[in-house]
Amino acid sequence: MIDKESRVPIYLQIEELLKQRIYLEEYKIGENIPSERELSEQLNVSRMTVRQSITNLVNNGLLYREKGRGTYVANPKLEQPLNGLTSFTEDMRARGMEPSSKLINFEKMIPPVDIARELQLEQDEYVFHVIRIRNADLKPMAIERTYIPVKIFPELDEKKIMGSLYALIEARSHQKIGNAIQQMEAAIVSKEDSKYLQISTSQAVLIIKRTSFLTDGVPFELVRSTYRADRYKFISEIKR
Ligand code: 16G
Repeated sequence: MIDKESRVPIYLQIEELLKQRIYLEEYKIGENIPSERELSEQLNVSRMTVRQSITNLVNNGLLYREKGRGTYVANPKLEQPLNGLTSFTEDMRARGMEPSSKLINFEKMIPPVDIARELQLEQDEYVFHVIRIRNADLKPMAIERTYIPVKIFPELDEKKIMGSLYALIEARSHQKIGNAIQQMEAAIVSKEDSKYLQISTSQAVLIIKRTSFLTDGVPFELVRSTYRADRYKFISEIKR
């Protein structure tokens, strides 16, 4: 099973083997895999090497560790298309999951100048600053920090924002959501967000910054969403 003469490093061979066992459902989603000690005996390799392979698979989101309990097979990452302007609520429902939010912050404020500029606001115009943890089936998937001009949505409050922002906007006859511009980058999670997302401080996140416009070209939100990189992958179709 493990070829010690091979030019392929042993830790990579172990990774491949574990991946195969997951693929063949020898190790099932949500179930414990054998301990490092058991695997090292089974494969006749050092425990250190087994640990390295497992750590790599944890970092790739295939496995997860639970303190004091062992290592488990993770759910496959959620595939998020990048070509439609959809909301978190729509995305989760489309996958048969139940979206929910935890409100961390809701305040009315004069935004920093760069935010005001991007939202095309004058110096004295207010925004709502909203921070929400977005859950799917009660598990944290992302944290969203959103600025919404008060003049666009004066009646927004702490209760309304617990539901879908896009559904609220589209329920009003005079406004329709048009388009958005997005940027994506990778980062290591901040200490604050690691708590919100329930991940360790060394883990990777994907950050998407989105500015969204109504059909008349007026910006209605500026959002910075931080996604768990172990729960998400983004896909897009590209044509030539
Ligand atoms: C998505 C959007 C975010 C929007 C939110 C509305 C990205 C990167 N972000 O998370 O900009 O504010 O959906 O969701 O996709 P809601 O309608 O469920 O409140």
